[in-house]
Amino acid sequence: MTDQPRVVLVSLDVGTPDHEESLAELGLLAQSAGLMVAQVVTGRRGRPDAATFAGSGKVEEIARAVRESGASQVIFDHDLSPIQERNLERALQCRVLDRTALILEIFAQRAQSGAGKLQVELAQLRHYATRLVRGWTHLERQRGGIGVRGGPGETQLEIDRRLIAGKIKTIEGRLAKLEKSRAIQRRARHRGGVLSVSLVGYTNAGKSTLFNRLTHAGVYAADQLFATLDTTSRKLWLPGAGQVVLSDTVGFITRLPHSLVAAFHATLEETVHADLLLHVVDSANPNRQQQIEAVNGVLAEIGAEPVPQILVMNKIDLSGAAPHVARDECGNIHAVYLSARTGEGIDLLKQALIEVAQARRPYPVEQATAAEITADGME
Ligand SMILES: Nc1nc2c(ncn2[C@@H]2O[C@H](COP(=O)(O)OP(=O)(O)OP(=O)(O)O)[C@@H](O)[C@H]2O)c(=O)[nH]1
Ligand SMILES: [Mg+2]
Repeated sequence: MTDQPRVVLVSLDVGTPDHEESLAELGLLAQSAGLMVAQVVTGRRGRPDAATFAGSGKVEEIARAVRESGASQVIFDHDLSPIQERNLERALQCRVLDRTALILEIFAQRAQSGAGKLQVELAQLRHYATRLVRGWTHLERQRGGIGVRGGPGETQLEIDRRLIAGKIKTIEGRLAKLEKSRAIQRRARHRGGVLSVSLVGYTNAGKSTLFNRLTHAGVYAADQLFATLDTTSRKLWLPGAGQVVLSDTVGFITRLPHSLVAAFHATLEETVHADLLLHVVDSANPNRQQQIEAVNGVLAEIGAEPVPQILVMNKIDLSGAAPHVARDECGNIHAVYLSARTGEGIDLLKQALIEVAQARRPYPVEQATAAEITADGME
């Protein structure tokens, strides 16, 4: 027996595609949050029940699973309305989360930097602001359900809304300042002719491992979803390409909550303004195609669609592919097959970066003055 909190996962086939893959991923998310999956309840429904999503028979089955396994939380692989969440918590007598709330929780656990913490708090506040329901709020539960009245005529619900709105505004202001100073750094780099390259990709694809391989940075890489939350940038000198600034950042996932994408603006700005994206793919994962599409979906959402991309088909040590470069009909590099873990194919990626840098800047790069490149914000 471990002392990890035990959870019951619920996934119902309501005609949504890929629900099995989604459930497997929910299990990984739960593990990444430090939870132990005690039981999984599955089933099929024509359409979600308005009151409880699962319907009364299924809720009884979930309640049994909770009792048998001693679980303290139930996690649905579906988006629940505030009413459904409330009804389920009443019926099951334990905490009920949906996929979005679980992802928010992982982000809250992982946030390290000041910016990371602010962004997660903003996402959580925005998420909970939409879930303030009359007669039942997360805030009220924290206070033991006593509806203390504030100013004359102001209900508890109004007080909560006002407090949250005020807090959101303060955080937005602090993040705006942060973004401003990052923008100044970026402009300085741009003037120095530095090629800025951002690693993007599905969570656990190997971005941080590749980042470490290229820069010897030693950032945290782990077999965990959302190991990285903050952006780390390092300078890299490539002969014939000059200075390259490489950034490692947060990974994406299918159905990444909009509240998170919006809140992580400061972190994702680096990606939007990059000259080149290295889209890292776990090429040994059977769902790689869906993962590539999910990443491209988020890139479109944040406005990074126009940034040129090279696919980095990582983990060839697992897939068995040979290290190689794939080009499109016009001869442009489309993908590089490599292993960040073994280092096979890394030289091909470096050559690809040199090729991109040279195509972008036909004059000799060695003339760029190092003084123009700011070291601010780099560790
Ligand atoms: N076999 C193999 N494993 C790899 C390779 N690259 C990374 N991994 C492993 O994949 C897992 C995830 O690696 P990370 O580098 O943390 O992945 P990431 O994309 O930064 O993940 P997040 O920050 O969580 O989004 C780790 O266990 C790595 O050791 C590779 O080329 N081959
Ligand atoms: Mg990472």
